[in-house]
Amino acid sequence: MRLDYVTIFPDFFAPLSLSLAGRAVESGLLEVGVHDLRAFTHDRHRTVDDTPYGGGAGMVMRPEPWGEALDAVLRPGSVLVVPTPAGTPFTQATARELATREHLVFACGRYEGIDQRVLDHAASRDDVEVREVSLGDYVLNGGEVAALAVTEAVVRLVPGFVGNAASLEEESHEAASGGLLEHPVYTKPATWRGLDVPAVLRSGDHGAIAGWRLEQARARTARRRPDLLAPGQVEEWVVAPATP
Ligand code: 6GU
Repeated sequence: MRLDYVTIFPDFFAPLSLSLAGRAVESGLLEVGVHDLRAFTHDRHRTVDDTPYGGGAGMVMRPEPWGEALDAVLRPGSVLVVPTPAGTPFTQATARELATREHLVFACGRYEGIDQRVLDHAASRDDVEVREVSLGDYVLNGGEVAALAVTEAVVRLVPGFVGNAASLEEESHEAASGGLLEHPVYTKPATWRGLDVPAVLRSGDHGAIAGWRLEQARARTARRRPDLLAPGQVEEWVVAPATP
């Protein structure tokens, strides 16, 4: 898999040479390119933004440098990933889809966003797919941190990237967990600062352990993420407070 990032802050992507992705680059599983958008400007001040047509606050990224940068970086079959709070929600399903692709290009915008014609033009190519994605209902200053988060979610799903394939399947948001949040986990010691590991986990009764974990996952999901459940399940699975 090859990953390219177009940004006015190339230094944001230094972490890619550390950690998980760093090892994948060394092993040849991943190729990474980081491209300074300003290298595709031609004026003395290397201008990348201007005031918005129609008025309003903030600045919009001009289309010309983006057009030249994407002409240089996109290939037949690329997915252009555009992190934006106005995108469709990025989910584990999105990550699984992107993990099957050979080439992802991240267009990291700053200010109020990128001139829409840049994305419309890329989408008009029949050999490129454009995905505007949002990480959630909050606003970041730019796409760089979001691109790193998307990268980590995707790259760890690429076969050969994570040692233990079973650990991938049992996580929160994966089908094997029934679309529930993961149950709480414990390790040694059995008692720490007066807090005991739940006895069932030390019972050796694998059926009881599986039942307890499912109940915990359901209760946690009902409380924290009722949006993931069918309406009736929320009432059923939220554990009622103990009555005195
Ligand atoms: Cl993907 N980008 C930006 N700039 N802000 C965000 C976001 C993405 N997701 C949530 N907020």
